[in-house]
Amino acid sequence: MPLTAYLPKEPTMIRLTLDEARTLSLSILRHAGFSEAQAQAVTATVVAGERDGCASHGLYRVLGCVSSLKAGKVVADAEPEVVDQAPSIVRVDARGGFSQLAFQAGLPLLADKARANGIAALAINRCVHFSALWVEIEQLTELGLVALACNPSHAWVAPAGGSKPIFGTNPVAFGWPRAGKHPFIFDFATSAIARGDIELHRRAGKPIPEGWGIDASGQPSTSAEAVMNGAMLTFGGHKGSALAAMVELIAGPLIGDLTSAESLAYDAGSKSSPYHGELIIALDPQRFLGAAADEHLARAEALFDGIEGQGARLPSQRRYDARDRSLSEGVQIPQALYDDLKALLS
Ligand code: NDP
Ligand code: PYC
Repeated sequence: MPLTAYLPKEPTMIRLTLDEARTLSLSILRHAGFSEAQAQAVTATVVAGERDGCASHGLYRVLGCVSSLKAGKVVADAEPEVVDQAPSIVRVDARGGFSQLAFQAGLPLLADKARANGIAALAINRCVHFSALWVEIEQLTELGLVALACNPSHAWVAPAGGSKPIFGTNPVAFGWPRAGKHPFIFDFATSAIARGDIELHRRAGKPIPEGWGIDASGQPSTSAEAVMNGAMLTFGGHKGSALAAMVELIAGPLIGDLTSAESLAYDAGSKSSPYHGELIIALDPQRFLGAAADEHLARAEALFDGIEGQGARLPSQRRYDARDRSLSEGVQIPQALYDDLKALLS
């Protein structure tokens, strides 16, 4: 038998225009019983994920929306409630719906407060959360604001030096607006990789790289399935571990919401999307700097030039390139995923 016979096959791909991707997601979410507002808010983020080459937070997430609804872990027609908590704090109660609609509801007041005070925070509570954070960060940079966001998830990740999951994959995202250019944005899980990527490897029958996780007996593993049943690892050892703990604290107890361990306990084995809170902080350079804003923002450009000038790339550049391609060519998803999605319409 040739060696290649043992290698996982490349999946057959199917091409969709962005409109087709949007229609597919919307029709599945409506058919499942989600309100128009929830369906539209989720569709905007999963189509953006697919468009920007972030398949781990793209159309495949629609499967999780429907299974979370069937498990009774998301409120299909939740209407977020915006609360003016303090001069610099907005709170949005998602009332058990998805984080995307809650973010949309809180964004205008967050921006107003950031402009008035220089800094403001949005605490989203009681939301079902599965989205990539750059989608939200971009909406803040478009308003000329600097932004930071983070949230816990389910306890899937072991602390550095340990072997039992306690942290979520706990993403941290940051954005810096740039006049006439794409914003500087990074957005990463504090685990070595997002869990969605491990799930996509499992679906494709592919091994995962070493360093992403350990099996249930604590041994390093390249099996996606074994790592999903064992523990994921943090990026950067103790450094990622400390950042993951920080996210648990500031987007958990500080905002009166669940930690990743509590979210997983609430899930009770249903394998639904995590249920917890999110913290978003917005800063207004104009308020910090007044008349000197342009001068200092120009100095920031020198930093970016210094990075790119030596051949390094800025985070999100791959994403922006993928966006340009998708806008003209559409996106490609595995046929198996397309079939699983279409099956939700019957
Ligand atoms: P990646 O490791 O794929 O990427 C992390 C960041 O690093 C991106 O901004 C990426 O930009 C940038 N980057 C990658 N390679 C380079 C490079 N060579 N030079 C400069 N920058 C680089 O992301 P993760 O797997 O950690 O996370 C993926 C997504 O998962 C995130 O959007 C995150 O929000 C989401 N997530 C959501 C969770 C939730 O609870 N809702 C939980 C965990 C993750 P680029 O994209 O351009 O490559
Ligand atoms: O990919 O780790 C992940 C994730 C968790 C919740 C949403 N995405």
